Amino acid sequence: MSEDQPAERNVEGIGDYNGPAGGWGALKAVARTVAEQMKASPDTRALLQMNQPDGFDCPGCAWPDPKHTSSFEFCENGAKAVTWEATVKRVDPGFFAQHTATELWGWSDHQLEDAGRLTEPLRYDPETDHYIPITWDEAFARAGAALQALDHADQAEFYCSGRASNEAAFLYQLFAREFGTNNFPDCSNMCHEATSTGLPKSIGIGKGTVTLEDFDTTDAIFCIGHNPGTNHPRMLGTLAEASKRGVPIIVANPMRERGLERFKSPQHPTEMLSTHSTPLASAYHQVRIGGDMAMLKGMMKALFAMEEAEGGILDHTFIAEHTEGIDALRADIETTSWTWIEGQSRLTREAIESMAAVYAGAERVIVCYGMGITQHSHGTQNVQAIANLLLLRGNFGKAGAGICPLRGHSNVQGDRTVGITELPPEDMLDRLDAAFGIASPRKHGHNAVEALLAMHEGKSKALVSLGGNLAVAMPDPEACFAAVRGLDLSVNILTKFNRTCLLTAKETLVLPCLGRTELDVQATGPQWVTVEDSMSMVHASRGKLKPPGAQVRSEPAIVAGLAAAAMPLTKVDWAALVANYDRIRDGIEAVYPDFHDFNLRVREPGGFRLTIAPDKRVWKTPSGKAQFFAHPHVEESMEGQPLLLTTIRSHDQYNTTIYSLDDRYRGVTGRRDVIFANEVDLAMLGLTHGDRVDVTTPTGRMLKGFTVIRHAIARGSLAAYYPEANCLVPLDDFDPASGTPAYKSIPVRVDAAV
Ligand SMILES: Nc1nc2c(c(=O)[nH]1)N[C@H]1C(S)=C(S)[C@@H](COP(=O)(O)OP(=O)(O)OC[C@H]3O[C@@H](n4cnc5c(=O)[nH]c(N)nc54)[C@H](O)[C@@H]3O)O[C@H]1N2
Ligand SMILES: Nc1nc2c(c(=O)[nH]1)N[C@H]1C(S)=C(S)[C@@H](COP(=O)(O)OP(=O)(O)OC[C@H]3O[C@@H](n4cnc5c(=O)[nH]c(N)nc54)[C@H](O)[C@@H]3O)O[C@H]1N2
Ligand SMILES: [Mo]
Repeated sequence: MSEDQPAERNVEGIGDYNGPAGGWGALKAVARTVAEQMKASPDTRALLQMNQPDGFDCPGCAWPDPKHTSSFEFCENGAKAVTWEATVKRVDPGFFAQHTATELWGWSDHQLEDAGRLTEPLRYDPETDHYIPITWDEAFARAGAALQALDHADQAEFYCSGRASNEAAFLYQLFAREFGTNNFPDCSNMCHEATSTGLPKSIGIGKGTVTLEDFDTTDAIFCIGHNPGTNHPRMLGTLAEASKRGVPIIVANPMRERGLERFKSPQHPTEMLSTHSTPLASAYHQVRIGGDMAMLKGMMKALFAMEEAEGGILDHTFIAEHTEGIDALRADIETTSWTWIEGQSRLTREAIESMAAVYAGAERVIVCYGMGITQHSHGTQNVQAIANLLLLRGNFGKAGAGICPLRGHSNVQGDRTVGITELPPEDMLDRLDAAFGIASPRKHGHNAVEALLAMHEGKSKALVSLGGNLAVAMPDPEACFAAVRGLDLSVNILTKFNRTCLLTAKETLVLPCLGRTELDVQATGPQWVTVEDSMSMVHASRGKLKPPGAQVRSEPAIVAGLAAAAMPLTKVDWAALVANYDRIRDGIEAVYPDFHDFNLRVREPGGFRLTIAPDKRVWKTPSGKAQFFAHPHVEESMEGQPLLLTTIRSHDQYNTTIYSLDDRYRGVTGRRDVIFANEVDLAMLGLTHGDRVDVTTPTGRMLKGFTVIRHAIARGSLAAYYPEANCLVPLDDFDPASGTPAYKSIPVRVDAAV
C-alpha cells in the first residue's frame, strides 16, 4: 500500500498469515489441543499409534498412509481429531441433570461437542425437558417398538456418516435391508456423490484410480477445488516431495490457500530449524466459483488447437482403442467461445493455455479434486470434464497418472463399498440374501435430500443415525430441523452430543459409542475393524485406549442390539456376528467377491488394495469403453450475473464439529461470522473491509449481520463458513444427476446491514 493511501480499518480477529502451512504453528496448535482436551491423560500416547501398522486408522481424513511407516506421521488436524475423541471431558448423567434441552439449544456447536464424550444411553423426557439415562435394554426396546410401529419399512431412514468401520456399516445395511428398506441417506450424498455418479459412466468405477506410489513417478499434478493444508494435511508431504522433484503443481482455486502454496514439514528437523519451506503450487489460478467447467473446457480447447497446429498432443491410439464419444466432445468444445470461457472462469485465455501446455507437456498426469468440484448443481458434469481431460492423453492405466478425488470422512469410501447405498446393485442384493437368508427389498431408497424431504412431508417417520449430525450438515436448517422434530423416532449413535440430538422427536434416543481409538472387547475377546482409504487400500484399525465409560458400546454391538429389538423374527444371528468380527468380515466376503480371503489378507501389514479396473485399462461401462461426455452449455453473458458464494471449512473444524473459532491460515482468529470478498468487488458494492452486511439469495434466504472482509479470492466470488451459511442453501438446489447439494455456488446479493 502506498503512503498516501488511507490505512486499512482494523477489524477484530482479522489479520494476515505469512508463514507456511505446517511448521511451528502446527506443533503449537497440537500442544494446545492436547493440553485442553487431554490434560495430563496418559493417553497422549494415542497420537503415536495413529496410522501405524498395529495402531488405529486416523479418524481425520481418508488420505492413505505410506506403506513403510516406521515413525509417527505428523498431522496437526489428525491430532485434533484424535484429541477431540480421546478428551478427558464427559457429558455424563450429571451434565444432563444440570442442563435442560432448551438451555443446550442456546449453546454453540463448538460448546456442545466440547462438553465431552457421551457415557450412557439417554432418552429425552419431554416432561422435564432433560435427557435422562436409561439402560441399553430399555433403549433397544424403545427403538425396536417405534420401528415396529411404522406402517412400512420405507418410513424409516438409516443415515450413515463416514467414520463407521466396514464392519459397523455392513451390519447396519444388513439390519436396514432385513428390516425392509434401501433408505440410506449418507454423508457421501453431500460430498463425493458426483464422483460416485459421474466416474462409473466415464471410466467404469466411482473411485479414484491412483495410488500413493503414482505421486512418486508423476510428471504433473493438478489440484482443483480442494484445500489439503486443512482437510488432508498428510497430502502436503506428498506434494512437497513431488515439488522437490520439480514436478509442476497447478492449482485452480478461487481462494489462495496457504496449504497449497508453501509447506514446512514438522517431520523434517532441519527444515523446522531453518527458515526454509517447500513451495508447492508452481502456478496458482484463482478460478471464479463455479467456473471450473469453463476452465476445463478452455484447457481442452487449447489442447485441440495444439493438436491441430502441431499434432502429437492427443493419444490417438488410446482414444481409438479405449474410448467413445470424442467427436461429440470435440464438437462441443469447438462451439465454446473464449469469451464465455474467460467470463465464466475469470481466468485469461493465456492462463488457461499455460495450464494446457503443462498438461500436454507431461507424460503422466494426476488430477486431484475435492468439494470445489462436486458441490455444485453441475457437480457430476465437472467430474466428467476432469475425466475427459485425462482421457484425451491416456492418463489412465499407466504409472504416475490418474484421477484422485480427495475423499471426505476416513471411511466414507469403505462404507459405500460394503453396501451403504440407496441404489444397490441387484447381484449384490442376491448375494446378501443368499448369505443371510433374508429377502432384501429391490426398490431403490432415499438419498440424503430425498430422506429430508420425505421426513419434512411426514412420509418418513423414523431416523436412525450411525454417526454424523445430519440436520446441521444439510442445507436449509429451517426445513431440516423441522423435519427431524416431526418424527416419531430419532436414534443417534454418537461419540458426542450434537445439535441433531436436540431436535427432539416423539421418541429421542442418544446412544454412546466407542471411537476408532478405543479398545473394543466382545464375547470372544478384543476386536479390531477395517477401513478403506481414498486409494482403495483396505486395512485394519486397532483401538487401544480405555473407553470413556463402562456403558459405552461399539457401533457393531449397538447396531446388532437395535436390529434384534426391531426384528423379533430376524434370520440373522446378531449376537454371533458381534462376538467375533471375523464373522462379519466373512459376511462381507460372501457378498463382495473383491474381498476374497478377507480375514487372511487384511491381517497382512498394510492390508490390500481393491480392484480398480481402469488400472488395467478395463472399463466396466455399458459399452466396455471409457466414455467422453460433452456437456453442452448455453453461452450467457456475464453482465448482471450475481456474485456466487461458496461455503468452506476453517482450519479448526471437522465438518459440523468446531474445534475452535480460529482459521489460522486465512488469518482469522476467534470468529466465524465473516464473508470473504475480493477487494474490487467490495469497492464496486460500495463496501469497505470490516463492514457489517446482510447476504440475500434470490428466493429471499438471508444471513444477517456478518462482517465482510477483504481476501485473496477470485472476482465475483464470496466465501463463508459451513455450517453457519447453510441457511442460504435451498434443499432443492442440488446436482440433478447425483443429488449433491449445491453448497459451493449460491447466488447472492450483499448489502450493508440494516
Ligand atoms: N480437518 C478437517 N479435515 C477434513 C474435514 C474437515 O472438516 N476438517 N472434512 C472431511 C470431509 S467430509 C471432506 S468432504 C473433505 C473436504 O475437503 P475439501 O474438498 O478440501 O473441502 P472444503 O473446505 O469444502 O474446501 C473446498 C476448497 O475448494 C475451494 N472452492 C470453493 N468453491 C470452489 C469452486 O467453485 N471451484 C474450485 N476450483 N474451488 C472451489 C475452496 O476455496 C476450498 O479451498 O475433507 C475431509 N477432511
Ligand atoms: N454448506 C456446506 N454444508 C456441508 C458441506 C460443505 O462443504 N458446505 N460439506 C458436506 C459434507 S462433504 C459432509 S461429509 C457432511 C458431514 O456431515 P456429517 O457426517 O453428518 O457430520 P459430521 O460433522 O462429520 O458429524 C459429527 C458427529 O459425528 C459423531 N462422531 C464422531 N466420530 C464418531 C464415530 O466414530 N462414531 C459415531 N457413531 N459417531 C461419531 C459426533 O458425535 C459428531 O457430533 O456435511 C456436508 N455439509
Ligand atoms: Mo464430506
